[in-house]
Amino acid sequence: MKIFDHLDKIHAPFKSAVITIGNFDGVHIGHQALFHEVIETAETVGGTSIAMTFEPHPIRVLKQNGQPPLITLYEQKAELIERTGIDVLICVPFTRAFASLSADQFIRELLVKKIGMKAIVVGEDYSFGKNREGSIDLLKSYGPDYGFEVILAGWIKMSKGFTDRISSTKIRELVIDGHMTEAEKMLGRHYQIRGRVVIGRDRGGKLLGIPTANINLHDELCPKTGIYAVTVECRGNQHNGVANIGYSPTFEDHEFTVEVHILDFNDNIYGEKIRVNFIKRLRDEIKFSNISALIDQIKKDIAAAREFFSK
Ligand code: RBF
Ligand code: MG
Repeated sequence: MKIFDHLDKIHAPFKSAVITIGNFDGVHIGHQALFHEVIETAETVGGTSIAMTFEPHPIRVLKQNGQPPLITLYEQKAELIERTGIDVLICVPFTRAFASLSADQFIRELLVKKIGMKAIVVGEDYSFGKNREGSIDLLKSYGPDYGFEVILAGWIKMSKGFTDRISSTKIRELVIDGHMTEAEKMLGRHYQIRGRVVIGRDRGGKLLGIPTANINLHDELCPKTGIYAVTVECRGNQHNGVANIGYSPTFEDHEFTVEVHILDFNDNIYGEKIRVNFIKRLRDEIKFSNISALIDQIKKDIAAAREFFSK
């Protein structure tokens, strides 16, 4: 996949460009359906399959205090889009100036002239441009004059078996509520966070005998506090583990941490980047009256995770 991270880097229109446009936070199965439609259409015309996205996420730029945590940060989003088989990713640096482009300028100058759009694949509720004034109907009205086709991707097919429509908003709610299995169905994979291992309180290993890798989160969406069965990707290997997200209420400091105990693992991984996939929520965090009760419970969590992964 070729990535253009600035519009100035596109020097000539693409060959029979088939495009889909969106924020694609999460690259969920609805987004994946759009990409597959784009790829199939491009294949039938011998053209280029293109995904256009924006960075930073437009709500970060447009809303004063709206900072919704993201399901996928840019690096992971690009990786997931690449995996679908899309030829080109155009990542438009999102600014207020870009947001103020009229729907007309956006279609004419950018999509048609610069990119060479011959077809656009849209979901059923697609809107775009300044004040979201661009609609599917508007696109359709431009199509004949500018020589492009508007292809409606079917959400209905994708939504089979789901009571809720698949959306990034819905997935954020599921993750915030700790419903990892439901989130997984809509994502088509486990919810993952990535981060660098930082120095924690040095309490897990020394005081409890259960070392944990503490990771720093930035903009990513954090699952509900609690204990989870997880897999951990580290140095190219995958391990099973148990994660704790929360305030360790048994202790006085009540500091928020995301930490993971990796099963059968003893390497020093401070400073390294790891990925944690959330498989199943095991329980809520509890305040224990003494440390040995906490240790007993964590040992049970580890046993529960082992049991879970052995199946
Ligand atoms: N701390 C608590 O205060 N209550 C808990 O229920 C709790 N459960 C945990 C479960 C697991 C699997 C792990 C790894 C940690 C848990 N902790 C809990 C956090 C523990 O207090 C923390 O790892 C140490 O204090 C080291 O920072
Ligand atoms: Mg630790």
